Amino acid sequence: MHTPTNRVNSYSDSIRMDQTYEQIRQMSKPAYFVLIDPDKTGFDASVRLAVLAEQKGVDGILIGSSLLLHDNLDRCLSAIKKEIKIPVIIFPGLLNTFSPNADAILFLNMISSRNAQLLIGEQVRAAPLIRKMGLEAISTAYILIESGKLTSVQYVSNSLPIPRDKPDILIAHILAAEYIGMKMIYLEAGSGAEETVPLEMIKRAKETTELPLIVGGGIRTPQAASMIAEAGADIVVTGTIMEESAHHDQLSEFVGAVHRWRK
Ligand code: 1GP
Repeated sequence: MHTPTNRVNSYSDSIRMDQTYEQIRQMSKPAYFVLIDPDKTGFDASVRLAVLAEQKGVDGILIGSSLLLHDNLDRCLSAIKKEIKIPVIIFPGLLNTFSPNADAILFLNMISSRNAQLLIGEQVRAAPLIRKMGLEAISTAYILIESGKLTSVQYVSNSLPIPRDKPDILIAHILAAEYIGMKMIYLEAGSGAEETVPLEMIKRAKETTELPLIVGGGIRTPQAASMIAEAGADIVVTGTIMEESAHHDQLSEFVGAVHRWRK
């Protein structure tokens, strides 16, 4: 016989509701997250980078890639989770990456796209798997911004980015995301982008919403990270720059450049 209690238990026992999202909301801002792509960085180096990042004051780790490989992901996540306490969140290029070993997954909705597969198809495919794993899903409006040459994320998603001189179009997307009920906004210039998200767009985005604002793509120097934090990003993300271990000694500088805008 179905009772309300049975129905609740069948789901709630295994789901970590909003725990990581609340942690992000309450984190001192601006924060600095490092994106690790285990396919590119390799297993051992990915774990080493995550540990070093925490030691140097990085606030969170994103893990994933815009390609479709992820052979190392499960193993890598469980090794990283054993070593560090800061949140470790899956950043799935196209909702194709899952593991119960992460703290949460960014449940991305590429709202700048008009490709139905990215607006609802991928989410419908991914949702039951995420539920089965008991993974916390953080609904995130993922917005591509034009950044110079074609980026992998634009190519793979077959989606046009928002023109960089059209902040009003961005604002309309952010408002729509908020009214739909999404929980975070991610402004993405694309991995290895020639240019970062324009500062003016970040300022306008920050004036528009109180949702956590994540900004990434093409950030290669502490100075660039600092300007993005000053403009209003709540979370600044770098990926490519830390793929080279030669740049790891800059981790503290990136942390300092972002944290200096904390009130
Ligand atoms: C995360 O895709 C970015 O939003 C990472 O970009 O690799 O250029 O730092 P980079």
